[in-house]
Amino acid sequence: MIEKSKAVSPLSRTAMAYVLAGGRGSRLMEMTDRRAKPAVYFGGKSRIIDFALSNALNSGIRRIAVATQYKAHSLIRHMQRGWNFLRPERNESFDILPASQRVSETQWYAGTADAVFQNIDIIQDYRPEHIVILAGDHIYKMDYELMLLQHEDNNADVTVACLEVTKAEATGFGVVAVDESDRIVSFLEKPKDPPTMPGNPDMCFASMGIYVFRTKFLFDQLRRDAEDPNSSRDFGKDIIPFLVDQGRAFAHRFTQSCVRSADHAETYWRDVGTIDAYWQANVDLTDVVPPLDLYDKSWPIWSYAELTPPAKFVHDVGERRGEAVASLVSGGCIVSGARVRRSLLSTGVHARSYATVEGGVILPYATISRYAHLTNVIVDAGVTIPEGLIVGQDPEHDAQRFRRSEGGICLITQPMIDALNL
Ligand code: ADQ
Ligand code: ADP
Repeated sequence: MIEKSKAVSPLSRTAMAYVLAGGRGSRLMEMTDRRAKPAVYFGGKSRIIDFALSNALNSGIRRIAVATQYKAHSLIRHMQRGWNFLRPERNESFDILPASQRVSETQWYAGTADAVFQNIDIIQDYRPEHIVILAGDHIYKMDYELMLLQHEDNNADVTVACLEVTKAEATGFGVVAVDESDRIVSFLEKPKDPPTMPGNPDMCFASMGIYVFRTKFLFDQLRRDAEDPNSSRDFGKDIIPFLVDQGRAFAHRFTQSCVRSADHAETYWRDVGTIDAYWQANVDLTDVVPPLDLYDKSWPIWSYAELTPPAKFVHDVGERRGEAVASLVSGGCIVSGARVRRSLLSTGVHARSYATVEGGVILPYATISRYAHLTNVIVDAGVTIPEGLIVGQDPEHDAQRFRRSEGGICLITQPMIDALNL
């Protein structure tokens, strides 16, 4: 087990976190029509990218760059508002690097490796010793300092953070096999028939898409890869498989650096890439002791938080109670004469009289009008649910009007409401 040493300066202070936030996340369907997956709201006050950025900050990293590409406006606006406190005069930096055709006029970021390659000159200016490559679209808490320490201990070329996933899930991951020293001996990117772990035919050891490199070594690899006409310029498809074959690639076990909730022994990491997974991870937060602790002051999830008035619960005329139980209610919400249960209300949501919400993930500034009854829904930001709308009681009717997932969750967006012609 590697431990943080108190005697030496942490490696995180000379490292840079480079966050890949360009992907769409198309399995979230209409939620990512207008914004990239890292910009999707999560947990009432945050966006998905806040988890990777907060992990970097909490690990001691003070240089952060974020590469954006797909529908980046809402993501960039969020980071400009919430993440602009890292100051150059304190040897800190925060750079947003949109795919801006810097290398050639015809070239966007081809793949994840290209999203770093095209910004080598900008990174170079900061002279980081190590680069921690992160995905901007996962929910987890992790101390990257421990991964940096292991990287140095092993004198590795690349260290890949890995966790155990089921065989069914593993087809969407880079699947690794390791020797007894956790050196990676094989790496298969998204295999159709993933190899399982020794002695465990149900589970696979998978890459989390988090990589540590020494900066100079990474740049050499990116330049080499850029010369290869057959490369798709991707970490998972090109760089990592090459280094597993030709270099020293090691796995870092997420169990070692995962920051756990005080009351939960197990590790927590979610992709939230589908409607069902996204809904479940949000609604799980309403558990009495959820596996993801957003209230842990030792590992805060920083975000852009609007200044809002307090949440308000109003007894309506006739003493109809406005109440929320087993729910997370953000600032600026007004629950007036509505009943809310096992739900998550983001900033500025209004729920009006005689409405009910059960199993609802309600995104900012949505309004639930009178007599609406919503069960197991995601309501997109700013949507006005019309009076009397009933969702969650007639699967077939729901599927005709809304995006109904395999797990029976209805995603409701404003264009879907407009199409009802009420
Ligand atoms: P995927 O998640 O499928 O697999 P990818 O789609 O490349 O890989 O996304 C990785 C990250 O890069 C995401 O955060 C995405 O938003 C971002 N991204 C994608 N294209 C980008 C671009 N052109 N510019 C900037 N950012 C971009 C990867 C690895 C697997 C590993 C899984 C773990 O390839 O080996 O198992 O991550 O989730
Ligand atoms: P957020 O993700 O911050 O909630 P919105 O839901 O307002 O942002 O919109 C996401 C992105 O979609 C915006 O950043 C903007 O680029 C685009 N967008 C929003 N509304 C409109 C509109 N009416 N016309 C065109 N583009 C829009």
